[in-house]
Amino acid sequence: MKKVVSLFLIIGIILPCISLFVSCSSNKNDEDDGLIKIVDNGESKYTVVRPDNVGENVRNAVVALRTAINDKFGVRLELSTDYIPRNEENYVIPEYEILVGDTNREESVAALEGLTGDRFVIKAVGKKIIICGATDKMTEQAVGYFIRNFVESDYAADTDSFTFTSALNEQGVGGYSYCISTGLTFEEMASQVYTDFRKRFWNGTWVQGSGFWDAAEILETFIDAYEATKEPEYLEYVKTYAKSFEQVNGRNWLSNSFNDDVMWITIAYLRIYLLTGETSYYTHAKSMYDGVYKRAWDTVNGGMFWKTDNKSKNSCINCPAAIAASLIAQISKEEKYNTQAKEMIDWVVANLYGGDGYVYDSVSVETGKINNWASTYNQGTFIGACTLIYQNTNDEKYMGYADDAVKYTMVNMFKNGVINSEGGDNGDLHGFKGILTRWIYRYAIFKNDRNVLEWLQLNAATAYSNRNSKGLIWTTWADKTEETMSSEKTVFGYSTAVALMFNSLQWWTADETL
Ligand code: 7K2
Repeated sequence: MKKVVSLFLIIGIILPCISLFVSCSSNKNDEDDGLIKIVDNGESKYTVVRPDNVGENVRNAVVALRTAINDKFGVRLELSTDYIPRNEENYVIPEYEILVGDTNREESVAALEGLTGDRFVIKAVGKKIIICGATDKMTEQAVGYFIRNFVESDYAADTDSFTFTSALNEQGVGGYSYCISTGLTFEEMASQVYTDFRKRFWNGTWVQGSGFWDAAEILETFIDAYEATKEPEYLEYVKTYAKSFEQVNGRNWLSNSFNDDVMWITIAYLRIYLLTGETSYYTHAKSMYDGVYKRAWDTVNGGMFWKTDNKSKNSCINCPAAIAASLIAQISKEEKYNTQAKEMIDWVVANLYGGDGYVYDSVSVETGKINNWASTYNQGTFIGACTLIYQNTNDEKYMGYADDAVKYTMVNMFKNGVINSEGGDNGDLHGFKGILTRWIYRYAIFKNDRNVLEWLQLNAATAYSNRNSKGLIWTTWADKTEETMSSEKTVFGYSTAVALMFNSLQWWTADETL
């Protein structure tokens, strides 16, 4: 017994000595110790390599990776592509490479074999580190995972060396949770933007500077935050703000002559009911909807009037009213509300629609003159209404409208780029695009459409990178937010990025993607 114990002791003492000895002796010659030393004694021989011909996801990812390593360890990694010169017969592929994505190196090719869906792999082969996903998007996510879990974690506590063993072999599921350009998850970004917005504008019971329709829409933004995260604290803000809304604007919203204003707050209340099951929100909202419908629907020519003076019919009343009607139909199961919703959208399509997903603003009752300007909020509520009608009735026609309007908005209005409009001197416009994000996001969830999500996330990443030092984001998301808030800049305009953040989160869980 004694002998056995001492034998173990000897092995236990001697073996570490040997390995210590080996690693010490090979310090100058790291070829033999099997370790991959990305950073060794504060220096690096490594190059980050990406495919020569590759899209923005991977290009941005390699830059982020290189920057993260350089910043952490105080080194200067090279960046290159996998290009192999044709005429250089004796070209030798370098040994010290971090291979990102589907490069032409045999190690990348082998790692990619059998890699499907949303999976990615991070592994060591020889002196190389391979980081690649089944798609470019998943490669981007893999790089994000690598930065978070290795570069910026306790794994790299010693900033003089960054070392892996040959055992490195991590498989993961990427998804759309990580934002490569900010180095944060989209959830972290959302929580940060919401916190900074509240710090500046929330006084504990009310969003300072908000009035009626902007308050209703900022309330919807608070609802978005709760709906996306189910964070109990977020529900408290929703209920408190709603309660204050009644103190500020009363409970009989029909005293407001703008039919659209009543509809915005009605939608907010219906959504609160759907999330909480508290019937008072529903009964209140339903009676307001019924009141507006009664006074605003043109029983002769169809369409809802915008205001009680019945002078114009606008998309901004007809589409929101169709949303409210559809939500009431879902809750009450009363078919008449589906009928009303359909009639409103049919009227919009017949009178205020370009036929290709382009929604016009309004038509004057007197002159018949059409304002054919397309704005983000009308695009959004049209998409929202059509999606809901399809969900309620299975009528394909409405899904077709929604598909076209989504395509028009993303591909034609913004060329798949960042929305950077509606920041001018009309304060109503400042809040429009938050409404678009809400409804296009719900369309994307329903259709499981990742292109829409990518587009929203592109907007979210850009907006986030344009925060000012207080964390505020003005509604022109592609411009840096100024430090000083001029009086023309409304709280409504600062709220749209909050909506955007909560309307661009991955809606499925990691294992659902496998
Ligand atoms: O003219 C309408 C609409 O057609 C147009 O899109 C926008 C933008 O302006 C109004 S809608 C905005 C209203 C919302 N309710 C409260 C009102 O004070 C506000 O004008 O120009």
